[in-house]
Amino acid sequence: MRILKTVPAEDGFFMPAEFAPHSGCIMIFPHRRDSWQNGAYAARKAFAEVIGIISQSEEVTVCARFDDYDSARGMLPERVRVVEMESDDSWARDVAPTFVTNGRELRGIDWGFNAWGGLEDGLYFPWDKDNKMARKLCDLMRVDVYDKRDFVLEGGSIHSDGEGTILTTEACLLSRGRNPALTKEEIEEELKRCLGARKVIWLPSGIYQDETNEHVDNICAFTAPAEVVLAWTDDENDPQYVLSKSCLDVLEHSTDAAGRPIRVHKLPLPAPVTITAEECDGLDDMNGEPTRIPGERLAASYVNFYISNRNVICPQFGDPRDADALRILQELFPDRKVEGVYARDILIGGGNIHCITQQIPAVDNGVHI
Ligand code: KQY
Repeated sequence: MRILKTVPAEDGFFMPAEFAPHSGCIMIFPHRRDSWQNGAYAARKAFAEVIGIISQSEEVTVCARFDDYDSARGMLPERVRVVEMESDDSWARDVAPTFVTNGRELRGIDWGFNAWGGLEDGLYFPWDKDNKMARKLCDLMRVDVYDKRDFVLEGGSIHSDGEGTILTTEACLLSRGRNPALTKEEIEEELKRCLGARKVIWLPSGIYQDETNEHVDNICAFTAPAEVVLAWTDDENDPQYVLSKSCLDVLEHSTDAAGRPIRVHKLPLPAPVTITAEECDGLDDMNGEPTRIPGERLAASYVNFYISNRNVICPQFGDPRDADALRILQELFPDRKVEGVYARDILIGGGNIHCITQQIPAVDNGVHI
């Protein structure tokens, strides 16, 4: 594996859209007891359900710590590969490589990872095992890796349409815990150079209470070139309303890199999801402090879905709007079967189905992970 210091865009590489074909998907077996209640048992079952669906149409690789390898191997289908790899937590979207391609060759980008804000407002310390995963995964896959550890970024904070347009949020990428020495213009330039893009659409905000500083993948996602879903509420008294409305205003006045207006499909939000006292009791403290408090609102959103080769896997919350979300997505993805997975036990960790996955784009060089 070569560690590259060159610029992906100058090498002819770009980030494909998630709806383009995949050769595989990377995930991490959950283990962190202050993120996932009751020793992560319920989270493991929910992850396994997601893995079961994705692995029907993609090669899934699951990273498990030494102590968890046997549990992972025992819970997951034989067709899924389990590899031993240390991690601090289980958000493959944010710690696995972002993959770029020139159509024939795949390469990974190894961004700096600092647990969503480092010592400023990060969510745990240390994070060095997570920060090393992207490079290790590229080594495992025999793909060259771009060394971008000088630039802090998580995969959940970007979406690509594969045709030159990137979606991101100001709340996250301009947060003080990531790249405080860079201006917005410099960050935008870095995104274009690394992801082979020509245009960055900056949404102001994400989902209320999203502890990643409001990753884009919880509020807005491409469903096709120039088409997005946006997490939406009509309740003007909900603090989410102004956040979603600010994004809608930007999207309605934006064109993509090809000059097309963006078509926005509103995806309703579930009623506010709050964590119970019993769930909090099942979480370990972090440095003597609870990581969640009973009644705390969690950043629930149906937009946090994963697009696999044959399915769209969408979080479900036991809310009457669950079925509406599935119906809307099915209309937008007529060539895939939309599947719901009850995801409250993933959400308790702070993210959802998109956050626990990282797709590997297909390239036609015959190399598989
Ligand atoms: O949403 C994500 N991409 C990650 C969430 C991390 C939460 C850590 N408690």
